[in-house]
Amino acid sequence: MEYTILKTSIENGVALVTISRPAALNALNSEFFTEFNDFLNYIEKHETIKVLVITGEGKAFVAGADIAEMAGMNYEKACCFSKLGQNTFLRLEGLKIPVIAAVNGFALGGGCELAMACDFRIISKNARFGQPEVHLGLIPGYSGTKRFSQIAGHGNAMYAILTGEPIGAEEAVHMGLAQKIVEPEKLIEEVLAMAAKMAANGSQAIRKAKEVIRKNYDRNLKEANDIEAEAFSKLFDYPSTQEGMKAFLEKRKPKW
Ligand code: CO8
Repeated sequence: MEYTILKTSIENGVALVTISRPAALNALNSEFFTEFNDFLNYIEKHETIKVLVITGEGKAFVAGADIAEMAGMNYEKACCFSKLGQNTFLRLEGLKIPVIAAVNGFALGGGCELAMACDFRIISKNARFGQPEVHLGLIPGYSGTKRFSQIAGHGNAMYAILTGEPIGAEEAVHMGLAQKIVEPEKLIEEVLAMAAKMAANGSQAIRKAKEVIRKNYDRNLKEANDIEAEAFSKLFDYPSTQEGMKAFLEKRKPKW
């Protein structure tokens, strides 16, 4: 795939997409969304891709939506740009495969929102999260007002969005915004190794696990239990499930 902003590679079932517009700290513009949606089409069509990793080039993961592009907008244009980002991140979140954000630096505004639309975040010591929109006279517009509190809690969302203060790596982990801190030079290597391990598991199980966790997110325990039991039982129809258990009992690695 030939893109201007995205660099992509696919190896052993793991797709890596690097947002590469370092002169603007990988700020998200319309061109990014066109390319990224095209790449999501590709991912959705190729079942051999089992995990997606997203990162940024240079010192930023993504420093936000492109302020230069937003500066001239009126109500209608801003609404379109907000919906474009929201819908793109909904598609990303809804992918059947796990999506890992490898946050290498600034993840601000729309960059924080992109990271939060991923299933979890592995971050470098240099990572800096934040929703600094209020400093521009704005608020988050790519679902940050919702996902931040879902992921890190109501008080943390209020504090982050109302102050716009940056959030360092340790603080991000402390509030559940990120799951693990890695040395900057090891970030991609470690995340790709983690993704490869995930891709080596039964792919039906990985997909079902993600589907059920998402479906059950805001359901009560009774409904969630029914959905989980149904999905759990469905897996027994797949030969890969039988193989996984058989391999354990025969003390060997499964052959998916
Ligand atoms: N958009 C456009 N360009 C950017 C952005 C951005 N978000 N961030 C940085 N850049 C550009 C700078 O303008 C600069 O360009 P140039 O070299 O041509 O002057 C280049 O990237 C390098 O940036 P700095 O020189 O500022 O680098 P520093 O290391 O000094 O500072 C910071 C790094 C702290 C990250 C700083 O660049 C900064 O504060 N950036 C803006 C962060 C921000 O406010 N992000 C939120 C944007 S709003 C948003 O994301 C809303 C999302 C919802 C949109 C809904 C649609 C309507």
